[in-house]
Amino acid sequence: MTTIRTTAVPALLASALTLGSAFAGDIVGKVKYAGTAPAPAKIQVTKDQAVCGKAEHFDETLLVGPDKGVKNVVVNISDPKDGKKYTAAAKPTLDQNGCKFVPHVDIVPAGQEVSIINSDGILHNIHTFPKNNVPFNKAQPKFKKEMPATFEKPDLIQIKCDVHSWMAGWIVVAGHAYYALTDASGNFKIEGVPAGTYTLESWHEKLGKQSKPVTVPATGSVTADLEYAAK
Ligand SMILES: [Cu+2]
Repeated sequence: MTTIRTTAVPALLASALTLGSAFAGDIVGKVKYAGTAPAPAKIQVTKDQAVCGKAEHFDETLLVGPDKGVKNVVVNISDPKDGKKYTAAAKPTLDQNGCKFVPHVDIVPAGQEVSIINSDGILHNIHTFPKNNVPFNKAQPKFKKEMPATFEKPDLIQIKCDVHSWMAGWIVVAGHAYYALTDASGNFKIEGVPAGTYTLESWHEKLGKQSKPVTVPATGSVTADLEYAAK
């Protein structure tokens, strides 16, 4: 009797855990802008023309597609039920390329090293404006191709370059796996969320924050569209 119990209980637990991981769905949706957004303004390149002036620069703080989809909106759940970590890239990077931060909004996992790359071969300067992490302000000379940085706590960090006044971007430090960034059409997909009810949050640098409840099914997907009022 005792023997049966001690072997049967772990076996049951193991099968419950295996089944549990199968009960997960995706959150898909589109973030729209309710109105007509102005065309992104052209930015005047005032320095290092040979590198920075190769391509035209436009204001990236509000990018709305032809069908009103908003690019670069961060969508995440606020209350995950497991401890899974964000893993979009094997090695998270932030590039300074053409005197722009690429990508303009970069989701990186908390506590994992991010490689800050200087593809331009000119002096840049990474200046961070965090709320929860330690701020830094570091020059990255032309010979320094890569510079490591780790952001320990979930955060929304504006980044600037003190050398090129127009350079600005965001590092979004994800404390868990369930984050996504909208594409140029405003679409997003958060994959493999354990079934259940959550608060879905969105953040955009110019349009701000929104939230709404979402119930994730045990299989398939739930559609959760969001809309921002015109600004
Ligand atoms: Cu720069």
